[in-house]
Amino acid sequence: MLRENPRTIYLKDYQPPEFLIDQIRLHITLEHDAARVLANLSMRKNPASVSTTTTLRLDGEDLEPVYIKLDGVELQVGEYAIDRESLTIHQVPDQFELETEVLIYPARNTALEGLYKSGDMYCSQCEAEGFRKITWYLDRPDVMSVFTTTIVAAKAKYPVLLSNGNPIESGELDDGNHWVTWEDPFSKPAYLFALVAGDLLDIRDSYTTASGREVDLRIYVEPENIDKCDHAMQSLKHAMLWDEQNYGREYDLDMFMIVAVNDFNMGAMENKGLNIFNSKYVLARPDTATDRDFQGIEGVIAHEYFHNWTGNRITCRDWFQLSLKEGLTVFRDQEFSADMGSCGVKRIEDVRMLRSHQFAEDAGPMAHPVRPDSYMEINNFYTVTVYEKGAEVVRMQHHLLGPDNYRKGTDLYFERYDGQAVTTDDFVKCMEDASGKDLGQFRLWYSQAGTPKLNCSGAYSMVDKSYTLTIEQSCPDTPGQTNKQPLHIPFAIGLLAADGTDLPLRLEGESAATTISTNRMLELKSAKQQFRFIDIMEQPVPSLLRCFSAPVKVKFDYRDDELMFLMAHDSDGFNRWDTAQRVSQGMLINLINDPDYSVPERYLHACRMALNDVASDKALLAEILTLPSESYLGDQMEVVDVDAIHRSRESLKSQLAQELKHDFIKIYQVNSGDETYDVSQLSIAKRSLRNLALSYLMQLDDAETTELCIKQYNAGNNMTDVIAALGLIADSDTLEREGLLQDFYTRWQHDQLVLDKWFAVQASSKRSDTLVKVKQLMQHPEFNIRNPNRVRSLIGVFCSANQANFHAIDGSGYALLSETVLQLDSINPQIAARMLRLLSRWRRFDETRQQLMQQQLQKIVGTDGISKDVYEVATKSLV
Ligand code: 7MF
Ligand code: ZN
Repeated sequence: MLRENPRTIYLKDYQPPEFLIDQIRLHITLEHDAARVLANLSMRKNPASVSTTTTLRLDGEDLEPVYIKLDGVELQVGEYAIDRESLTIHQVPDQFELETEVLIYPARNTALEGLYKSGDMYCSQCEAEGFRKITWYLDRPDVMSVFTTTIVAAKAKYPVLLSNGNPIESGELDDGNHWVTWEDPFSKPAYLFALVAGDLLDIRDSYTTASGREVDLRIYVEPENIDKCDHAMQSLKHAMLWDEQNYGREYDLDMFMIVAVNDFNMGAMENKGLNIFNSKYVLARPDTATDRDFQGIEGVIAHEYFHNWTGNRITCRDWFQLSLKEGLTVFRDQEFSADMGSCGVKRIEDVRMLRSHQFAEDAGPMAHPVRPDSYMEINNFYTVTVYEKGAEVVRMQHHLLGPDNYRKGTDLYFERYDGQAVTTDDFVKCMEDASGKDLGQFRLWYSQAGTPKLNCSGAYSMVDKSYTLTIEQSCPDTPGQTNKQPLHIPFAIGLLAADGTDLPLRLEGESAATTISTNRMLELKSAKQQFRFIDIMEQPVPSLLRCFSAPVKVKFDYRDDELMFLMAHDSDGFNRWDTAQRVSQGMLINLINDPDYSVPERYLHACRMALNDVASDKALLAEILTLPSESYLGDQMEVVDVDAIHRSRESLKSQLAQELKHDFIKIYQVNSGDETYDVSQLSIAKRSLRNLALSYLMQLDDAETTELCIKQYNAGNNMTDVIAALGLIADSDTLEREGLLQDFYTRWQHDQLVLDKWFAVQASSKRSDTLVKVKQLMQHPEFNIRNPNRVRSLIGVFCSANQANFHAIDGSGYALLSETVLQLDSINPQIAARMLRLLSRWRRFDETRQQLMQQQLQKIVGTDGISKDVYEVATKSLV
């Protein structure tokens, strides 16, 4: 039970701020265990507000007051009131200076929100509402102010003192302290404030913008990590250039700083001029980081950098508009990564993630629109729906407008709203104004939750040589929303001829003069629509939702031979992968129904052809041969059958391994032998294909392969190969298992990020003793419940990437999770609430598991003193 009743905040209640803050001068002294925060606010009534109030209410939490002065005069008891969340001053004039001093205790701040300590370093995290834990303020994104920040600290312990903007003055004091004053010329909301103090080293580089501004680039890390920053710096420079070339956006300060910290709740944060990163998304060396880690760093560095325009220069009016900056910035970072690497594979990865996480969220009790209409705790709304579906909604506008009009739209957006706090609707209006296209119906994508379903069917008429595609759209009810309206959906399609080529597509009524393409972007707008293609000389096979042009589910009754045909010939790489997933899924369902089912010869033949085709795209092939995850398969079933899914997936893997053994061995050999490591696209593709082959071969459980795997572990000159081998060994019953895990630990115990991998490979092991092992590892001296990365790598991985063990029928996995959530809640509510979401989908399971999961949720709701974060997730999950 909660300490107080949590309030629900509604979008419909939005009011402009009653007061504005033109300037804030902060003077922060880092003392022995406290930080003394002096804030000077230049405030005035907001002319845009209709309110006539003379009472000022400022946000503030966990602040120890020292004094409050209004226009230089200290306020007396009775002139103000302080409660758990705010400071109220009963009478203020139209314009005034407010000075407050408070003490805060960063070393005790385990929630990692506000100002806190990570090891010996001070750092901050203010999004969404962390600034109120530093000083009293109007902590809302539509209050923008110019920040000047002076930091004072012991020079010996904290030689580096950083904040937003440019350093304008510094000096030394006689007591061993030194100080630096930073000035950020851009007006910004408080959530973009940042402060760092520590004994850090940095690498420096520079970047000259298109208009000739020379920008000083710095990455600050703890001294032992200084040799792991190069990739992050390269990624930053690539991102800066890409944003100039693709969006016409240049950087606007003389300095851009990145700091890596070990204790961080999320991926990273876009604070103006001073991005703070989870060290996982900065530090990389070939022997410590995998290909995936390298790509993750490139993507996250770009994401945070891109926020400088989409988020900072133009920010959100209120937190309901979060997707304005996040959806758009994710779309931008996705396109950037696609351009840097393998564009087809990037799309597959993004869609795989959308389908497995966002579709699940959209179908569960926490479903909400891209622009939610209410929340209790805003931190719970940094969701895959706001981010990933939000990115798809921007991508669809790109599809509907085409690249040129989309660019006109973003140009207009930057011109019209620079320096302002705006809404998702303002963004769409720019797209409309720049293109002349009506996006009235399209706006429903922001307000309507749930994943639309498209029921498609096709009919060929030999007589009039036409093909008619019929599409019916529907969208399921979600909590608080019924009777959904039809959406405006960009639906890319092609029609394949029997020889595997794409047919030219002309719609009925189109003049013969229009140029006809083989790829059409149809626009769906009503519940049921028909498209009649003419001059189609043979019965075609349709390729639907090419490139995954909209975040929807498509149903079409393909025959098996049509699926095989599409898998082999579709010119759309994404759809070849998607069809392969459908085929695997079909085989897995057959295996669930009949354990003696064997893989059809024509499927094996297609695999052999692909594996032996030297010209094939290796990266795409690796994706195609990767079976859908157990959790994704569960999502496709009426009731998730945990054990049957696990059994049939393992059995399919074994069958494929047996049947294709020689092909996999060959693939393994052909793609080996690169002595020097690099992160080029081709090398990454080779490693992923080779490690996929190894994972199939290890399914055979023979001495030869085990030896091969151990050899790879020992010889690997890069973490990608080493951890792939170790993961397979951790899944096995090999005698060498314990020894190799111990070896890895001994070798890497000094490196926290590598140690996270050591915890993760054990937590994801498919062995049946994994839960016991995870419990033991929670007692390991290197396990630390206060470090979010460590919690995620052990408990997070076990509960989200190990379906069969987490959902053990005795409920032991659920009990482990709920105990962890409760323990974690008093330390770090944000992380506790994120972990708890893993229980929210209890309705999808069988009766027994439903009961067990519900029990744990009820236990949590009934516990005294739980946080608002956990309370919201638990109660909404139980509804
Ligand atoms: C790439 O969005 C994609 C998403 C908020 C914190 C980073 O820049 C951010 C911050 C959360 C969840 C995901 C991401 C971020 C946050 C993220 C990071 C990199 N404004 Br919460
Ligand atoms: Zn972001």
